[in-house]
Amino acid sequence: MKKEDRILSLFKKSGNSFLSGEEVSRALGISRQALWKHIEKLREAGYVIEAVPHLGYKLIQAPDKMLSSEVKWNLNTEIIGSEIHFYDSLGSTNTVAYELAEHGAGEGAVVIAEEQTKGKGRLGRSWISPAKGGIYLSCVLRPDILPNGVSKITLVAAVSAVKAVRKFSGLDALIKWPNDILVSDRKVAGILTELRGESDKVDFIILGIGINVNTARKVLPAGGTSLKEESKSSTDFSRVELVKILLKEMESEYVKFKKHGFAAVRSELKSYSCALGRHVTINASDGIKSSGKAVDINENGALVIKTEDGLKKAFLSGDVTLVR
Ligand code: BT5
Repeated sequence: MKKEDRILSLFKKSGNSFLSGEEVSRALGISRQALWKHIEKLREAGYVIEAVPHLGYKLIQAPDKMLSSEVKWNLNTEIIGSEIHFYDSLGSTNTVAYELAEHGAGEGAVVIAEEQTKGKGRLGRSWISPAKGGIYLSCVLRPDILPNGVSKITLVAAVSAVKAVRKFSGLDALIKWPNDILVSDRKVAGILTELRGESDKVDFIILGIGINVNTARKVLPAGGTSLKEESKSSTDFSRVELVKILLKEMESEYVKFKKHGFAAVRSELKSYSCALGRHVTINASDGIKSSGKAVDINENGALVIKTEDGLKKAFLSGDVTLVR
């Protein structure tokens, strides 16, 4: 562990009370002067640290930056976040996670960026990812499933994301099948799953999640919103705190899925769906549109609609528009 991380860990253990310089230098096996240099480094990284003669140092505020020490602190997950790679700016976290996976990154490896310059949506669309506005992360998964089961991973991730957003913000977030998280029918988060595999085997899946946390609505496309906008908060939310909740939720839903299959996640998924019971139009990947009432998300993760002539149709992928 880096010296700065060890100092932060001591601060956190102390319940944010004063730590004497002597105590910390002894614990780290360094001189008081060397300690001062590390404290300065932390300040440069955005930590506000008070120094009072005879009392020592006190951590006043941590920056809302995706620093490894902040995200890893008390994370306690076993799979998700097994390794975490942080970047200030990236094209797309999915692209970097894909490259890491190609070079053997293990299950649960996560890539997080402060901003993305080429954030990806599905089908070549883009994801607006301004600096400090949101969470942009991708995770390497290596589940033992067939390639046609990958859409279930998107749904498992949607359940994790909706639960994390609810827990963190208290907002009534819902899932718009298959990959959108909405608050008051506006999109706060999206999921993009990419896959490398052969017809009968998945090598790895890259699960990308983007959440608009503090982003102003005016920089988002029509229909987009953020947690800050929806909660009418005047202060920014801590993205570090949300990312930790998200990683923990991802872990618990993914473990459930691996142990007990999709059935274990399906009823929760349905309970958070904003499409079920509503009239929807679905634009399937072949470009054909169908309309009807959304009546189920079946055991394969497909959205089932009942058309006006009473026919039931199941879709494994597509874009849904809520009509009424
Ligand atoms: C998605 O695609 O919703 C998937 C978004 C996944 C983003 C994450 S961020 C981390 C990881 N790395 C990446 O490069 N991507 C993933 P889709 O359902 O196709 O929605 C894309 C559409 O949503 C766009 O065409 C816009 O209309 C809209 N959109 C773009 N940016 C948005 C944003 N920040 N908030 C809300 N809507 C947005």
